[in-house]
Amino acid sequence: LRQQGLKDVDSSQDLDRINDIRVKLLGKKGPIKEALRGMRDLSAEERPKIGQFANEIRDDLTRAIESKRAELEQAKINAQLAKETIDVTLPGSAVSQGQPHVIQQIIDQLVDLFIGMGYEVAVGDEVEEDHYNFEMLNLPKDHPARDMQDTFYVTPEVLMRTQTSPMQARMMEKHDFSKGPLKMISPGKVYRRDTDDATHSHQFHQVEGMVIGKHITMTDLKGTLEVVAQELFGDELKVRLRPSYFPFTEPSVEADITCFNCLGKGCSICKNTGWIEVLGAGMTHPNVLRMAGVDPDVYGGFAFGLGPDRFAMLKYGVEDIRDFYQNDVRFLTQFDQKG
Ligand code: FA5
Repeated sequence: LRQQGLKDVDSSQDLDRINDIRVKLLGKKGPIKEALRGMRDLSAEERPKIGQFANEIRDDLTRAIESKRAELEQAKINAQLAKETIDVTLPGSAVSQGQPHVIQQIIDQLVDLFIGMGYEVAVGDEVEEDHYNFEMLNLPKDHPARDMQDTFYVTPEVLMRTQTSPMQARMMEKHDFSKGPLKMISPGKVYRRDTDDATHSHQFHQVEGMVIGKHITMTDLKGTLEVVAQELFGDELKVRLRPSYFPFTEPSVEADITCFNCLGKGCSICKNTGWIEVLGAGMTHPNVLRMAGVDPDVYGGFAFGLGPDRFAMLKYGVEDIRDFYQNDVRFLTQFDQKG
């Protein structure tokens, strides 16, 4: 039994087989247990001898089984390790990290620029009260200029803001002018019932800017806008101001930048004008100051609202604003800042 058992153990090549042998030889129904059970029929003289003999066989087999099991387990681990070896010299596969959207990149650049000039950044809500989006900006309910910005209404008094200008009124109301001028920018999304085309989207972005204090002039406005244009485009593209109309500024201007596509010669994108409109601005209307609790005889200043979508088109030569909103990763990853 011992010899056959040891041979069986020795020749087995897997752990299941070892287990079978253990059950067969050492288990409750196995020959050793059987022999030990039969001891009560033996004489007192024979009993210790046979007992010792059976125990020796059991111990030998147990040792052989355990050492074979350890050997097979080790072999299994070794095989697994060999299979899973990592070649650290192989190039890794790159993990895609994502990046800010190209329009957010433009906004971040502008925010950095203005923070550097001492402006505070105020982020408003996209769902706004009619009161702040229009009335506080000198646009009472029946004012014809409301048609300039076709509006998505949520209720008669609540709307999707059509511009970031409501932040002008909100910030003026909060500001303590005895502590110095208000200098703020407010970036964010705005909504209009515009028909989508190459340069118009029903949802786009604006960055509002406002400076209110003492002795602020239109020259300050022009200088500020030039700094913005130079920051984004260098000195190549030109800026031009055109007289315009906004109910909340007087005088009002619109600023255009040379068309990126035809460089001023005229093409379908700029409707043959050579220019693309990027922002509206002006000197804050006395009514707007008054409504926000600011004395127009003491304080004044300028405001502007620019379109980072249009800036992004100009900067990167994107011909259709809708490309920014279709979330095509192949398009968006072209503007990866990490290169
Ligand atoms: C305004 O929204 C004014 N609130 C700007 C302003 C602020 C004037 C402060 C005076 C003082 P306007 O509707 O022109 O103005 O829009 C401003 C800019 O937003 C435009 O110059 C343009 O760059 C961008 N814009 C307007 N409509 C769209 C549109 N549908 N899609 C993409 N960009 C647009």
